[in-house]
Amino acid sequence: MMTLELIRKPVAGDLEAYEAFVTRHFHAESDLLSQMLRYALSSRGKGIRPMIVLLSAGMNAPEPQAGLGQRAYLAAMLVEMIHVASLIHDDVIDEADERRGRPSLNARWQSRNAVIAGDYILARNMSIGMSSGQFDLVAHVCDAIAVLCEGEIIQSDKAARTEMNREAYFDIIRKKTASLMGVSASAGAMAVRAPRERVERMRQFGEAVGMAFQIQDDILDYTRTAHTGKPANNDLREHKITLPLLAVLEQAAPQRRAELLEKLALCDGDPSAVDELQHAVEQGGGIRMAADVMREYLRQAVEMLAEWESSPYRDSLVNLCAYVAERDI
Ligand code: GRG
Repeated sequence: MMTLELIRKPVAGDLEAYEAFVTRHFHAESDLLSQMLRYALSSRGKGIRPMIVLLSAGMNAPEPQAGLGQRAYLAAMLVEMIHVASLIHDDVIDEADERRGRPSLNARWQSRNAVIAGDYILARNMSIGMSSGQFDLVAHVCDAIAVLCEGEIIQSDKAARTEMNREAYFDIIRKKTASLMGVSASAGAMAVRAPRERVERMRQFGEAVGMAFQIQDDILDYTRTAHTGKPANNDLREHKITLPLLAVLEQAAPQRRAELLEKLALCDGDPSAVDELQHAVEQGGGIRMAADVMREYLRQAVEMLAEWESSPYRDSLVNLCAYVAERDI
């Protein structure tokens, strides 16, 4: 089983320097805001995006460097803080009580405060970036904020609609997840002043990984049984059509399709409708078909890496692709 610990190894020292960089730059004056900020920054996620930034910086650096430097740490901070702010806002939108195994910000301090904390993180992120004078990086990374918002809005408009199709699904996941991973990979290359074509190729690599990452997230919603012994099925409860269900709907005869969609409409209040759809997706091969699409994105991502010379950074990015397919958190 591939682990994040192993993948991080070539940039372990840089990740520590990056953490110190964030602590040095991110603080707030008022009591409540600084309490929320400390809380948000102390509940650690997997840290995949900063790790991608630093691995990409290492792989694209013109020659081996002792440390990747302030530009790389800034790029890592810019992407991770956009991610953190988007999760805070997402929990408000979904009225989620938990995030990363702890009460969400909205559960602890109410939605109206959590929204402002998310805004504050975005604003402070931008202002630290602007004061650094590294305008190319700031412009490159901050483009992703609008794309994330667009992904979230299209999802809210389309994901529960019965006319949901692959094109819309791929558009949503490209915007809400893959774009920021693409920008993480390209910003790392840009931080070490890689040529433009390499920066663009890294973006494509990161986007392919991000597409696979989100498809695996959607698969895990059907299969993950860690806490309760049952899958979470949050997407079904929210009437969201993701790839495992979409793949089954596409192959169903019109009457069966109508039946499945009727069940989906009942999923928020009827646990037996959730169980039946869950079963239909598994038995109908939805998980397997979604996993095939995910693996194809990862195959493309690994293939792109062959354009770089062999290095521990490249090995780690290849291993990241294995991790995305295997991960269960
Ligand atoms: C405020 C920037 C901003 C955006 C507002 C709410 C919103 C628009 C966008 C949210 C989009 C969203 C929730 C995408 C999901 C991305 C995703 C796969 C999250 C999980 O990522 P992990 O597993 O999380 O890397 P950890 O907890 O490990 O950091």
